[in-house]
Amino acid sequence: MGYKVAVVGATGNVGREMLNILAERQFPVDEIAALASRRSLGTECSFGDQTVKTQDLDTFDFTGWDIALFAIGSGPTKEYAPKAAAAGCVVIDNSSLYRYDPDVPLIVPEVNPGAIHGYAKKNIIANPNCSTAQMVVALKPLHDRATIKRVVVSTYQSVSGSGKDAMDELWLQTKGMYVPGQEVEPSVYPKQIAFNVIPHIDVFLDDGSTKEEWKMVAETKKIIDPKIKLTATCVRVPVFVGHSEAINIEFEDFLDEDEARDILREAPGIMVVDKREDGGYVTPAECVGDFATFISRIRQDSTIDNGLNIWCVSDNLRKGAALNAVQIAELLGREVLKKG
Ligand code: 11C
Repeated sequence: MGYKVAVVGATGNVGREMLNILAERQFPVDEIAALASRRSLGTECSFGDQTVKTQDLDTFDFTGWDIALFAIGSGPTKEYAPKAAAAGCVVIDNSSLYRYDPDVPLIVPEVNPGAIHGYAKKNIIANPNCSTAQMVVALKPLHDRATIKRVVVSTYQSVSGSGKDAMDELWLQTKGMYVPGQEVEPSVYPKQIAFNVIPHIDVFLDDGSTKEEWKMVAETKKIIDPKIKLTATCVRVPVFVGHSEAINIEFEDFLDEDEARDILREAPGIMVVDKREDGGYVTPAECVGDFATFISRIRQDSTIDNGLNIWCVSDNLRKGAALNAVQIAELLGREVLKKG
């Protein structure tokens, strides 16, 4: 016997990946529902070999459904997630709405699987922001060995993190640079994204940081350890899929780069590609469609006592969103629901 699973926001970038990954990982699904807003009704979605017609989220009854993977914005999530949870369906939510709620666990299965049991307070589990998810997979095993004091991270985030319209904007703006009369003005982003980089993701906060940067701080503390100090600069780059991060870590204890490489090689969810030669590292173009978080450029930072630099790349629609949500569903099935 398997599960009745609903994917909410099934026609979006992340929703489509959720359906793909449920099928790829052979999650024990008895029945699948692809839910969308009224304007996407009738759209067909792929689920393995099957084609699934979208159903109206507004009128869908979650009673009798086991798990709902939500991939819609915080606004509609606020309306529909409590309905699903009240109907007895466990919500795994990809929006930021519940991430900082003390009664909702925020889970990356390789990092804090034990938090799963906290789901019962609200029947809701939160999925972290994409830039946090891949980073904490790398930080946790290093923290366990040498205790992280402080992290300085700079991100290079792909446009798929902003949705399909942003991917279109990059594509059309790039083409428009070569075709007179077809120039495309910025609309999703405040500045040109083609052949450019934009040091601004999500809204600005009073202290001059952005919400994306704040999320990386708050989520790392909740998932790994509130004592970790972290400062982030989040940057949008003209890449379609795959977020990259340059991460500088300061530890309490000395950690040799070779030992760090061995620890990361053994760590769940990580693939180390770290040859000190031309091309001996991973770039976002190579990580698309993969489940792993790739780590390269592991090296000592000799400007401080116990410092290490790493380069971290992952498919933001997968580990950063849909894959992590499906992994949470697998964990929930294994540890709590025990049906599959
Ligand atoms: C981006 N990280 O790349 C964002 C997308 O809080 O789930 C995901 C935002 C979130 O723009």
